[in-house]
Formats: sequence, C-alpha cells, structure tokens
Amino acid sequence: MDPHRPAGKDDHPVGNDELPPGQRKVRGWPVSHYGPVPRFRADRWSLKVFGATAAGGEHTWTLEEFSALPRATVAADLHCASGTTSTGHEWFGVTARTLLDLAPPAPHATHVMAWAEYGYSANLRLADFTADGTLLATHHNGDQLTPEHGFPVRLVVPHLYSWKGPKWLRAIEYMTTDRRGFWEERGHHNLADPWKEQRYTHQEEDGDGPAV
Ligand SMILES: Nc1nc2c(c(=O)[nH]1)N[C@H]1C(S)=C(S)[C@@H](COP(=O)(O)O)O[C@H]1N2
Ligand SMILES: [Mo]
Repeated sequence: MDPHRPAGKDDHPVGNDELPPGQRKVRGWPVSHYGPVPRFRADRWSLKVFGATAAGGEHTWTLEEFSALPRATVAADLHCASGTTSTGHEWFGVTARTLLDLAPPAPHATHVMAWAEYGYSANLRLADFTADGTLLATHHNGDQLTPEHGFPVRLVVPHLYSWKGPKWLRAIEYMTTDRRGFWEERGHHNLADPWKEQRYTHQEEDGDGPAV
C-alpha cells in the first residue's frame, strides 16, 4: 500500500497477505450465516459468562456496561471454510483476555462454548479463547458492526476458520470437557485451523475432538 495515501475501501491496510491453503481471496465483505439476522432489543440483551467459572456463578453485562470495558484493535482476515477469505478487516472490541480477567474460569475448565442468538454455537479450546488475537468485537474499520455482520458483538478468532466466531454473540460457557458446537456437529472439524486445512470431521485425528 502507498503510505502517502489514506486507506480507502479497496485497500487492504490490515490483515495477513498470505492466504491459508485452499483459500481464495474475495472482494469486499460477503455476508454469510445460517438462519435469519436477529433483531436487537437493548432491554433483552446481555452478554453472559457462565458454566465452570472460578466464582461458581454467572457474570452478565448489559450492552452499556460491556461498551464501557477497555477495548483494543485486532487486524484479522475471515477465512470461511467454503474456501473464501475476505481481507481488510480491523476489529475493535473487548479482548477475550479482558473478559477472562473479569470473569475467570475455574482451574479445571478446558474449553469454551461461544453461544449466539438462536442457539448457534462454536466450541473452542480454552487456549484458542485466551490466544492473543481473540476479540469480542463491537466495531469494524471504525464503524459499529452492522446487523448482518453481528451487531452488537461478534467473536473474532483470527487463527481459526470464521465459523468459530459467532456473530450476535450472547454468552461464553466455560466447560470442563469438550462438546461440539453447531457446525462441529454437522460435519466440520472440531479444531478448525485453516493453516492445517482442518475443514471437515473426517479429517480429524484421535484426540482432536469428542465423538460426533
Ligand atoms: N451466529 C452466527 N455466527 C456465524 C455464522 C452463523 O451462521 N451464525 N456463520 C459463521 C460463518 S460460517 C462465517 S464464514 C462467518 C461469516 O461472517 P460475515 O458474514 O461477517 O462475513 O460468520 C460466522 N459466524
Ligand atoms: Mo463460513
């Protein structure tokens, strides 16, 4: 990119130039998800951390409370397991690390389930959730997320295929054993590392995930 020119819509000032194997770059930012776009209702919305928490109970935030937490910026491409990667995404939000500090897991927690509206879910190893880039994003390239891209909060896990990042995130459940999420129960790989092309369940090796 020309450093003397401000970044425009078609520049890709952020993200990784290298694509994972078997991925092709798409222009722009396609919308892709299962089911309808949920309608946001502030009075009914909360973000919850539950399950195997250190304190034993639940932690909840209203959107106002959540938006007051310290926030950070992360650049990350979206790698859809169908083979397309969209680039040029700069995310702004609350790091998973911040959430973990505020609502720590019990020592024996090993995995998390990220829950979205309508019961969409994605399971992650705790190590994937605590990884540096993992972010509960509220903004994208300087603007609030749009409804179709996950407003008010979506999870971004830069080092995994993007199905591991629920849009319309509502809860994080700390788990003491692994359980499969929505796509992980429907033919997709439990671990989802795009650099290893972990797309499908049939590619799993012993120990990669619980029985389907
Ligand atoms: N709640 C929810 N989140 C979701 C999905 C979904 O179906 N429901 N699809 C995932 C998949 S497969 C992809 S590729 C990305 C697409 O994100 P985008 O629409 O912002 O490009 O969202 C992910 N997050
Ligand atoms: Mo996807």
